[in-house]
Amino acid sequence: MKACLVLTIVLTAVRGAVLEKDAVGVDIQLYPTNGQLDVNPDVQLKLTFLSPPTIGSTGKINVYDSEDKNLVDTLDLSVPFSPSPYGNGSTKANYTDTTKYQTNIIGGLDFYFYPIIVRNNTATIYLHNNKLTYGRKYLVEIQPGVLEPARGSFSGFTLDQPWRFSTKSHGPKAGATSVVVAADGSGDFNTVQGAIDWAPGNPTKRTTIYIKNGNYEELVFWQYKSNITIRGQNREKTIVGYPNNSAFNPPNRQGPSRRPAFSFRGVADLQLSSFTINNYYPGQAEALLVDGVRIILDHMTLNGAGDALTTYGTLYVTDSKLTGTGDTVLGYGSAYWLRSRIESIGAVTWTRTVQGIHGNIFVDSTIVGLQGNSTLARLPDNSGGVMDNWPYAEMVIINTKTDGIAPEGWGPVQGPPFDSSHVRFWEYNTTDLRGQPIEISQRLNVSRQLTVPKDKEVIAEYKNPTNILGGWHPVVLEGYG
Ligand SMILES: *[C@@H]1O[C@H](CO)[C@@H](O)[C@H](O)[C@H]1NC(C)=O
Ligand SMILES: *[C@@H]1O[C@H](CO)[C@@H](O)[C@H](O)[C@H]1NC(C)=O
Ligand SMILES: *[C@@H]1O[C@H](CO)[C@@H](O)[C@H](O)[C@H]1NC(C)=O
Ligand SMILES: *[C@@H]1O[C@H](CO)[C@@H](O)[C@H](O)[C@H]1NC(C)=O
Ligand SMILES: *[C@@H]1O[C@H](CO)[C@@H](O)[C@H](O)[C@H]1NC(C)=O
Ligand SMILES: *[C@@H]1O[C@H](CO)[C@@H](O)[C@H](O)[C@H]1NC(C)=O
Ligand SMILES: *[C@@H]1O[C@H](CO)[C@@H](O)[C@H](O)[C@H]1NC(C)=O
Ligand SMILES: CC(=O)N[C@H]1CO[C@H](CO)[C@@H](O)[C@@H]1O
Repeated sequence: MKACLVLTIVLTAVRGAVLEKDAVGVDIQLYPTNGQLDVNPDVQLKLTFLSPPTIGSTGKINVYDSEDKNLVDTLDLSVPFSPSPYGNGSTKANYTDTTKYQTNIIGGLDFYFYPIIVRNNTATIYLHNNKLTYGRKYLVEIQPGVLEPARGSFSGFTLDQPWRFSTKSHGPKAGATSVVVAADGSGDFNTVQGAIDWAPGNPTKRTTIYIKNGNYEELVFWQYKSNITIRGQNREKTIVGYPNNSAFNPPNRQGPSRRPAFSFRGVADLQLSSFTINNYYPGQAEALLVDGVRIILDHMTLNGAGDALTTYGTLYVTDSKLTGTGDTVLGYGSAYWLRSRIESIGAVTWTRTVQGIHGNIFVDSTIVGLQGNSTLARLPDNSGGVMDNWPYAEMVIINTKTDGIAPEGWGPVQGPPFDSSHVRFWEYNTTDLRGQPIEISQRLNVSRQLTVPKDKEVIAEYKNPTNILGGWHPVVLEGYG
């Protein structure tokens, strides 16, 4: 009820765009507009030209506090974005590389990032997170060379003739349990990460973050914040994403993987509902990396590349869709999938279950191999990794429709021989998309068909998410507010 009220109010605050002229008369639209009041401190600065601008490799963007002229943030375009600014280079750590790259601290972790992204005619400037605060006036200087329009020139903004705006006097009320994110500036935050940075770490009441329809191109990461629901206004129209992968953000710094578009770790009791997460880069590039317990994905759409979804912990996925280009689920965790759909090139999962936990369980779901030759799960030799193989890998599919899956169904099981007697590649009542039984005569001999009445109890056990998820009984919270 309360959140509905908040939404109605913010919807009435429409932010108009005004044409500005820079020193040489190139027409540009600014967001925030020059002189705009009540801007959220997590604002991304947007300049819309008449044609797509190119990003320069010299010049700085400086933001000053207008009162004391202190430099609050600076982006130096001469600093390279990443060892692989196009996301197409080495995915390996290079510890001898001491080059300074563009770095943004997101949720406490140092990611390489794009200081500017151009989409169509709009250049979005990403200031470093959490540099601006409430109740301040800011001056933006953009030096020549930072952006070049296709036609004409853009000499930027100077400290004498700056781009000015001021931030809201304060953020959400103390004790607030729900906030609204809106890309157009009409909510409590402009960015998903802004709302997450605000959210309390371990609240006794659940925090709900509503994301209004819009395109949120940003890296999202946090750790150790629990009891949060993040809910989009409309699954197709609320899009969070980033071009990121293991070449753009290689593992040459300590700590967790930085290649996903959206990731979190060390969290509990989290629900993501009704929005889309995209990773726009190819390669090892998760749309989502989940590392936590009692995580729910509900009516979500995830589009990634290799390892499009990586899981650790316990995860309940319902009525969702995942698309990827191979090892589409990199599954270390226990995941129960209900009424969900995966579309994949290559192996649908690389299930890396260890002894003592369940793996990837699919019930009433749909699995589609996009090139007609996918397998459901592979078990390659992983020497050099943490384990030589995954002898306790578990993937069980029950009442699941398939299409584009190779006749052997599972595998390959590669590498030196190992005892595969504990591997559970099991299926019951796999059908084609029309619900007709599929041909199973060529199934990989490591896999097994469950049958009734013999396996009736096993099937019933696997259909119950509480058995799969370590005793947790997942309850999906409904409603937008
Ligand atoms: C990556 O892409 C850029 C731009 O297309 C190109 O110049 C570069 O040679 C590519 N690098 C590699 C390693 O393929
Ligand atoms: C590692 O970084 C160093 C220093 O930038 C560079 O000279 C070298 O070519 C890099 N090695 C690889 C394998 O990319
Ligand atoms: C860019 O323009 C195309 C064509 O008008 C449109 O479909 C697309 O949504 C635009 N992209 C963004 C990020 O605005
Ligand atoms: C999370 O929030 C719910 C309801 O708002 C509350 O009942 C529960 O105790 C909270 N969980 C924790 C771990 O604090
Ligand atoms: C699957 O089919 C695609 C497209 O025909 C092909 O490029 C690929 O090599 C095939 N993969 C396997 C494992 O056979
Ligand atoms: C097989 O699965 C389909 C759904 O894909 C379901 O409608 C049907 O009842 C199942 N059959 C049995 C025998 O469980
Ligand atoms: C499974 O098939 C492979 C060859 O495809 C064979 O080497 C292996 O011994 C078979 N395993 C069992 C348990 O039959
Ligand atoms: C910011 C950026 O460079 N984005 C690129 C990400 O990769 C896709 C294709 O892989 C390009 O279309 C984007 O321009």
